[in-house]
Amino acid sequence: MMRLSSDSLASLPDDVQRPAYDRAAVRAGVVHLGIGAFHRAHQAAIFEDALNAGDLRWGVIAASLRSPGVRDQMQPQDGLYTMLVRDGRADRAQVIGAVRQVIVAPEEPQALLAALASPDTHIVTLTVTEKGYKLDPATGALMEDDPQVAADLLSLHAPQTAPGYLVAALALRKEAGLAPFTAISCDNLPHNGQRLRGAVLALARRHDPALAEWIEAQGAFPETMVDRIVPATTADDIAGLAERLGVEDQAMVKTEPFLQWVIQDWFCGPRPAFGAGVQVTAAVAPWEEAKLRLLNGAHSGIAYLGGLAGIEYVHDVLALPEARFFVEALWDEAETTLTQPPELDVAAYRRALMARFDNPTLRHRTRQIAMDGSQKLPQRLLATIAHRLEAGQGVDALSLAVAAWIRWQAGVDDRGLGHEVDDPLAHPIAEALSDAHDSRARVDAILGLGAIVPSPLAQHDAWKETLTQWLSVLETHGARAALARFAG
Ligand code: CS2
Repeated sequence: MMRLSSDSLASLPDDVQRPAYDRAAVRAGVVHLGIGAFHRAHQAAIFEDALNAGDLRWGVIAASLRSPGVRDQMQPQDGLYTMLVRDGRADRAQVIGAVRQVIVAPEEPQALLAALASPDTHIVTLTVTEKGYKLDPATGALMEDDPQVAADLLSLHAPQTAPGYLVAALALRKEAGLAPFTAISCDNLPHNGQRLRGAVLALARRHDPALAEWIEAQGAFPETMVDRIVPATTADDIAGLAERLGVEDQAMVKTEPFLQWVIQDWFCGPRPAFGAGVQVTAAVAPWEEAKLRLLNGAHSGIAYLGGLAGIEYVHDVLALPEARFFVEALWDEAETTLTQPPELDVAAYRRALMARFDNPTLRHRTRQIAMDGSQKLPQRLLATIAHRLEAGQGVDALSLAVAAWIRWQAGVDDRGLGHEVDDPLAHPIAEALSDAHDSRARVDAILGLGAIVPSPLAQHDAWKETLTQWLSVLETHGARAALARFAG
């Protein structure tokens, strides 16, 4: 079967939306670091809207910081890919043309630096996952012991990390007399802009204090909240789309209709006239808190409990009434900790979230969400728990989610089937657990790690007790039995 490409574009069925602009005339105003499925279904789709609206400055040069996989999928397709929007009933297909080039950073570091330093580039977006910022999850300090950070501290000739690329490129821009670019973190981290700025400044200071001052004075690192559920594409998805399009698309992404991007109003250069789904505002933190604690907090709880129960997809976990009660209980707890954005109706937001989780055609795997728990838990569950405990409030549902994460680290589910613990801290976690022979000792071992649970919380005796009890229920009776305690 033919591949999707500029040549095969004309042969697609009429109901498939495609670029409405002249791709050859597009300039790349955006460089993106970390071109996974999320970028393709979120920011790239938004820049595509700007291109479709006739502003041709907003093409994207995207980079993979590690593997060539995405480049090898997209290059034979001239950078084109389909975004399949599945609302649970019908699918809408749109071919996106915004991505002009994909660079594999380890293969072509100079090409990526040239793109970042180009006068055309005004915005740099990042989806490098929580761990890509190279900041200690508990303290927020640059992880100087990390081998890649250590390499970037020595030389930025061929950077190893995302902050390293930004610093090296900003140095080139300063030298060339150009303005900095606006650097927009699009990862699910609280104060993601501040964190990115902190990592960049810490590294820049070590190389050239004058550069750091220039970045501090002239750069822009807006905070953002990004939201769209984008499950990993499967071979079945690709085969299904090929049947519908008549061409094969190895780079397709599937997603839900919902899309939100809240960006702090802090740019140091041009930006597109953002359209549907994007809010530029002075205050992002309340949005980010609501999203991390309600959507992502529930997601992690569903992932570990559902994963332990051997349930593959989010919507199948929520087909269990007890799982819905659990999620509502977790939201009841989390809700009281929020600084609510004035425009947000939390009750309506919760209803909409549940409906998004219920979407049966997305097929979002619990295993996908379970990844990298050590990087996700602090902002999704632990901050919420600390806040409630300080106010003397209960944390039953939130703590069950944390206990399920601890149980997940054993690498075996309730049926006795093994799974890989996919986490940058998997090794130290496994080591800490290896000498712990009961639930209490396992809770102690995890809280004692320091890198994940921040220190006042890790010393909270009453909370330790709650966690231990939940872990013991999970270990003795399983996730379904633990969830059943929330039923009715
Ligand atoms: C999920 C998120 O994988 C995960 O950890 O919770 O990717 C979630 O789907 C997005 O943040 C939704 O915006």
